[in-house]
Order: sequence, then C-alpha cells, then structure tokens
Amino acid sequence: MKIVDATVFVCCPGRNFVTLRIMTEDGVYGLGDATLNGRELAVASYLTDHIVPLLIGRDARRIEDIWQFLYKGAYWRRGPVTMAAIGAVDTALWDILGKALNTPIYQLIGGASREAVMVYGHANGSTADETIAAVKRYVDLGYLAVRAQCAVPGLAATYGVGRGELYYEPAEPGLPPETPWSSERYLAFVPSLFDGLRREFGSALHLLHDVHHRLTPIEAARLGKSLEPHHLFWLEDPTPAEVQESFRTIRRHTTTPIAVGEVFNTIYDCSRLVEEELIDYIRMTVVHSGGISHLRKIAALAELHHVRTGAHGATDLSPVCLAAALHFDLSVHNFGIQEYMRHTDETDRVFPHAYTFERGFMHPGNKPGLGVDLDERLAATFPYQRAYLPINRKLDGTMHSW
Ligand code: CS2
Ligand code: MG
Repeated sequence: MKIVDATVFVCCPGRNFVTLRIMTEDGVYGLGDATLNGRELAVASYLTDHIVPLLIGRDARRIEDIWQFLYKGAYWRRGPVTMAAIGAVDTALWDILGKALNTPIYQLIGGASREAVMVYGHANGSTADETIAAVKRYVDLGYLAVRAQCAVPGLAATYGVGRGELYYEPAEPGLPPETPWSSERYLAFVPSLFDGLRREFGSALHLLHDVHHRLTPIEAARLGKSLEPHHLFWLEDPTPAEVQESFRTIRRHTTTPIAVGEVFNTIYDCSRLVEEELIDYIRMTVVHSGGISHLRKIAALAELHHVRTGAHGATDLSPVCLAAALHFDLSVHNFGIQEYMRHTDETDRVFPHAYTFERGFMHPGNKPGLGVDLDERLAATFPYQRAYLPINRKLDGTMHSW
C-alpha cells in the first residue's frame, strides 16, 4: 500500500485549520489535523517542505516505523511544530488502515471499553450570574460536566470568556490583542463563583475550571485549597508546566484534582508529573502530541499511575482531531473525559463527520477509519487569515501567561 501523494490544506471556515491528506496507490486516502493555533503556517511548511518528500513510496501500513523515522530521523526532536506534523501523518495513516480494512479506528486499537464518551462543555459569562445561566444552558442540553469561566471584576478581558453562547474562539485576526491580568483579583473572585455554582446546581454536576497557566505554584495551591469544598472535577493548568516539579507544591496543599497537558507534545513533557502522581488527568490530544500512536503510549504510562485522560478539544482542534480523539477515548481503559467545544456550522460543512453528540456523551460512529472527510472545494472558499492568540500583561505591563 504505497504512498503516492500527500497534500496540505490550509483553510479558514471561521478559524484557521491545517489538514494533511495522504494518498495511496490504491486510491485510499487518510486525513490528519495539523492545526497549531496562531502558528498554522509553520506546521504547513514543515509538512509540505520537509515531510511530504519523505513519505512518497513508503508503505502506509508501517505506521510505527514511519513515526520513528520522522521523530528520530529529524535529529531535532520534540516541540509543537514537529509533533503536530508527525501527529497529522500518524492520524492519516491510521485513517488509511481503517479504510483499507473497512474498520473504524477504535476497533483497531482494542475495541470499545465503554458505550460512549462523556464530554464537557464550556460555559462562560461576564458576571457570575451570566456564567450560572450559561452552565444551566449546558445542563439543559444534557451535559453532565461543564467548565465554568468568568470575567474577573476589574479586568477588561479574561481567558475563556468568549463571544456568543456555544462557541469560544480565542484567536483574533490581525496582531495579538493585549489583555490585562491580576492574579490577586482573580484569586479574590473565583471562590465566590464556585460558591454560587454549587448553590445553584448542587453537588452532582461535574464542574471544571481552567486557570490557563496563570498562577505561581503557591497561588495555585491556595486556589485549589479554597475550591476543595466544591469538589471540582478538575482544576486545569494551574501553573506553567515547563517545570514539572512545581506541581509538588500544589499537591502538598490541596486535594482538588489537577489536569495538565494541552500544550505538551511528547511523553517526556509529562513523564515526571505522571510518575510522581502530581496530576490526575493528562490533557494531551492527538493533533499536538504526535498522533494516536504516541497518545496511546502516554495513556499507558498514565494508567500505571491512576492518571486518566482528559483530551483537549477546543475549537482550534479540527473535526479531524476530534474524530481521532473520540476513537481513542472510546477504547482507552483509563479514560476520564473529553473536552467538546462545538465547531461552527461552516466548519462542520468543510469537515463532514460521523461522530455524534447526545445528552452529554459522544461517539465516533462506525465508518471505516476516522469517519471524517474534507470537502476540498468548500475549504478553498475559506482562505487562510493570519490570526493570533491574545497575550497577557500584568497591570504594571509585565508580560504574563495568557
Ligand atoms: C483552552 C483552549 O480548551 C482549553 O482548555 O485552554 O481553549 C486554549 O486556550 C486554546 O486551545 C488555545 O488555542
Ligand atoms: Mg485549557
């Protein structure tokens, strides 16, 4: 099953996506998501200029060998651009294998371990009351788990507070918008938000919150401790995770479950966090972590240490990634939860797919391979528009994590 061609598509149906299509001599093709929000063209070039020439003539069924060839053969290892490119190739090769065997991918990686995949939605608001009302809308849609984000009183803009009800897209056309940040104001406000949410919804609803890398370890420990009475499902990205040891401080002070990993790209980024059991959920997903093959290895290490998966699923991960993630989620033993930020209707039209949502759960469907396609003609009507994620500065102007 020789690879005879590979093409990279960059389109912007409401936001930018990078998609790799690998074609075999038999006419069977596979898709991979290679979207890196705010740096899309870097991955598109890495694929087109450096990886595609290496794929032509190879056997598409040699998934593991091609992964190792692209990882070790580059000499320069790891990093978001390299691993998103390798992830796209890996995902496309699994798609090809599934189509060639007329089998959905989850059946190729161990079959279903559950009937469906529990997902969480993103509720947000400019005030605590607006956020409570937004959570209610998700509960009415049948979600059992909802992430709650709210503007911080006294700050002009805050991560996670989007435009519109069901969609949240942080990247904006043009140069990066600057937003002001105050950890003090944030820490003073968030406990009251969850006081209100628990009063409104009781203890059964899974509530999640994303700190988005903004606190120091001891500030994160303080926040985790203050939220303990509310039994969060998880507190996400409490502190920047380049220094994995920082999480020892958080673990020492609080029992609030911790989720980390959406910005990681190989198992090496999380191995200490997992082996020292400093986290409870690993957020890595297919597109940014080297594809299905590498994500399975990460989940296997996590399983040894009671760490469950909680794959990233924001709008900047295309339906190709979401489909692959759902096949992985359905099968992996130590599944925790899947993030599900709905895509826009125009995105769903560009990427017709078999996966479904019903009352808080999703399923990848039973089409061969991924069960997602790319409408190339429609994609071409949405040309790339350079966009950047915002940046954060403290009130005194010091650069901070967004
Ligand atoms: C967020 C993302 O979904 C999440 O948990 O952290 O929305 C993140 O901000 C975006 O994926 C960045 O592109
Ligand atoms: Mg996050």
